[in-house]
Amino acid sequence: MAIKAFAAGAMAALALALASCGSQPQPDASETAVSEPEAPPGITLSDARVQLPLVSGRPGAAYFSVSQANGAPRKVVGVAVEMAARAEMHETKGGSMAPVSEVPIGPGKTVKFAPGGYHVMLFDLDPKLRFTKDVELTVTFDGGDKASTRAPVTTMQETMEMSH
Ligand SMILES: [Cu+2]
Repeated sequence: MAIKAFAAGAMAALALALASCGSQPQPDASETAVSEPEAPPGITLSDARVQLPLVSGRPGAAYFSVSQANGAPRKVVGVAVEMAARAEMHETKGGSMAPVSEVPIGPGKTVKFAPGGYHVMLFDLDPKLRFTKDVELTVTFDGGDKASTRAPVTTMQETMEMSH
């Protein structure tokens, strides 16, 4: 299905991005000058974070909020996270979860990917993720538009502290 094709495309793009990062020094690259890719008009990503699994080898998770200010209703059709080979959108419903291929948003709406609802499962994590401060999280919309943000990498323990 479309999701598979997207994932392959995203991985290829990620591989390219990593390759270019390693081979080309970027004079302007600094903590404050993170390149925020061309988000579609009116779309804002916020509160992104990646959660490491408690036990390594298990899937991780990614959470974020996406807001649409105006325009025709959009859909989130995919999420990719740097250092995760595969990311799936899931929805938790009645105690179990299932993959979803699209998540509708709309003008004036904010949709949260958070524990207990929509979330992103991350598979085949790069072991170095554990020692990484933040990674790029990229959201793909219907029509192919993408928006990216930095997602801090958190542990389960930090998450529990945050929820106080
Ligand atoms: Cu899940």
